[in-house]
Amino acid sequence: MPRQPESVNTEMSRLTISAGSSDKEEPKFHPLRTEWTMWYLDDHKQKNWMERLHEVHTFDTIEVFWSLMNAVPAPSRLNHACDYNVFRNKIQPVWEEPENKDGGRWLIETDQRMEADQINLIWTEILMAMIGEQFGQDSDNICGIVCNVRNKGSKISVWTSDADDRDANTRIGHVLKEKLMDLELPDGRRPVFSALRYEVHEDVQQKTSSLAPIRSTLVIRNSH
Ligand code: MGP
Repeated sequence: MPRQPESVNTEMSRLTISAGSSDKEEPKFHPLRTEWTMWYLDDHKQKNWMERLHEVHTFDTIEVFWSLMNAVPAPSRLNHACDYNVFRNKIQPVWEEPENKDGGRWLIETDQRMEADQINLIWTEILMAMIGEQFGQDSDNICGIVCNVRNKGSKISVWTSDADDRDANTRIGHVLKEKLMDLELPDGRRPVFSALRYEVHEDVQQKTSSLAPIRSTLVIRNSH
């Protein structure tokens, strides 16, 4: 059952994250290559969009990442209209940010609405691939990952910095596809995705409705 709007928003505002061990032992932290910040978009739709965006926590070690993952509700527990974002090096998760303004996103498309366990698995696995820098030479082109929790069907996308860099975006798309193809739920089901579509942020901003067509530069279909 979805939570009441206030309960999830209040829970997000009261989070405390720590990854300490016992006093006697020095904790051994495994550093990430860069720092990452998690952001939360609340569902107060009457407010200005920017005012709905809250910085949750910045982490630069595996241990703090997992403490954060254990402290926050899974995407499927958020109210509709909320977002999670995890972005590199204090890049704000907005189109207007210099690192994002010429970029775009790889959007994971599905034929059917993703179920809770599918969205949670895809979110966690692609997030881990991103902070683990599994996109090789193109890792620095990746700004962050977004999960839009929506009544009409939730969305997960990976934002990249340069929509014109077709080679880098294509390579990133193929790594994403491989990661998605490998995923399996505990009961053996595989997360369904029909295609990955690269959308330019500039086009997304200009569309006038959800159904408005946008120019998409690259599409990778799931042939299985
Ligand atoms: P959305 O959350 O990306 O898509 O943008 P949603 O809710 O699935 O809706 P649809 O249009 O894809 O069907 C919804 C709205 O949030 C946008 O139209 C903007 O008004 C606002 N918004 C979203 N983003 C990512 C930004 C942003 O980066 N900057 C600003 N200023 N507004 C944004």
